[in-house]
Amino acid sequence: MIKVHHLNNSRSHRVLWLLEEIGAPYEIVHYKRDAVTRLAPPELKKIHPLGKSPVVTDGDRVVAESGAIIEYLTKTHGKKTKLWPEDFGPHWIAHTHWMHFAEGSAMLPFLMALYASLLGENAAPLRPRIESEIANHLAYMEGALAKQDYFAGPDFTAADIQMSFVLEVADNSGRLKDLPRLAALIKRLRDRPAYKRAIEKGGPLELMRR
Ligand SMILES: N[C@@H](CCC(=O)N[C@@H](CS)C(=O)NCC(=O)O)C(=O)O
Repeated sequence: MIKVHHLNNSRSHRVLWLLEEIGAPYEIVHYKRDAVTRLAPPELKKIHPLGKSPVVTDGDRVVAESGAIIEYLTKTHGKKTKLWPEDFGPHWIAHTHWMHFAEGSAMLPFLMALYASLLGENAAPLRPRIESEIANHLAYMEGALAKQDYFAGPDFTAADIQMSFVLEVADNSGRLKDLPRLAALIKRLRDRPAYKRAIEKGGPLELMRR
């Protein structure tokens, strides 16, 4: 049985959503962030040494890191879906790119913005660079949707699920106001029944402003 080690208000929502899209049976093990530090509880380290969420266990297998989890689950339990474009097919490279771009590039300046906000005025010299990096990434993402409805092409894929957390964080900080294609995409994604079921089961996605 697939077990999703789910931290409230976190990237783990993507994994619940993916499993709802696939229709695979799974169990949720809930973990709650510390009210002050917002860190995960120490019990998560018993599942994976990083102590972060999402983590998925499937029998003896332990899979950490959202992109790896999404690839693992789609390839093992979601073969009947069209969520993963075929290797070497027309949407393969774009799909691979966005699967990696989400955590490898797009989230970095958002994390820096979060840490800068904790530092207050001491982080003032860093802010212009952080904001220009966020704007650069978001403009690139907006441009990618000029001729297609989804990141990897005309169809909804696992890359949209992986990229959704970037959109959630950007929207939560009011940064999608002048980016109509990204704003329309996050609305379409949130309207998907599987997205809504993941929220019902995992709880609302209430993120920190950054
Ligand atoms: N790049 C990792 C990031 C994992 C991560 O940082 N998860 C956050 C939740 S969104 C977490 O567990 N934070 C709690 C903590 O660091 O203690 C992934 O995509 O899985």
